[in-house]
Amino acid sequence: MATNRTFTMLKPDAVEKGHIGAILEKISASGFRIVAMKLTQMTKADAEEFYAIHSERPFFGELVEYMTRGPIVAAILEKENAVEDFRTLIGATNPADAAEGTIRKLYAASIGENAVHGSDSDENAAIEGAFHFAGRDMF
Ligand code: RTP
Ligand code: MG
Repeated sequence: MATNRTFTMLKPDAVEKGHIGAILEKISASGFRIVAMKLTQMTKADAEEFYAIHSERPFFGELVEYMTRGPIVAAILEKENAVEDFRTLIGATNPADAAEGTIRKLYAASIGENAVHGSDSDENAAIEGAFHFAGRDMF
């Protein structure tokens, strides 16, 4: 299986609750290598662009409000089968449906505030990583 990259954000709720260390420990223990990482805060324009695919959904306004209300940890991660394996590690969008032991089961409060993002394809991982990081900040 090829080594590839995914993009993640530890969302404002995870940062507010002090879960950065625990989540990064789980990511690291699951075999992901950190390629790039920073604490940052998205502007309204950033969040509207990042989640543009959801712009017609009824929750879009809440999503933008949530994702901009405080700092996030943005990171690019590398591993064999990174995109799919990271989606497995984070669990279902709704923590009520997430498998035991997944990051969302452990740390997410609701479908709207679900602690962590994971890219859904190799193509989107590359787009999302480049949205947050310049080439010189990837290692
Ligand atoms: P993400 O993109 O953040 O990794 O999450 P996902 O693929 O599991 O879910 P997606 O369908 O892409 O939704 C993006 C984010 O929008 C919020 N959401 N709220 N209130 C709702 O019904 C609802 N549905 C989705 C969540 O923060 C979700 O992660
Ligand atoms: Mg998604």
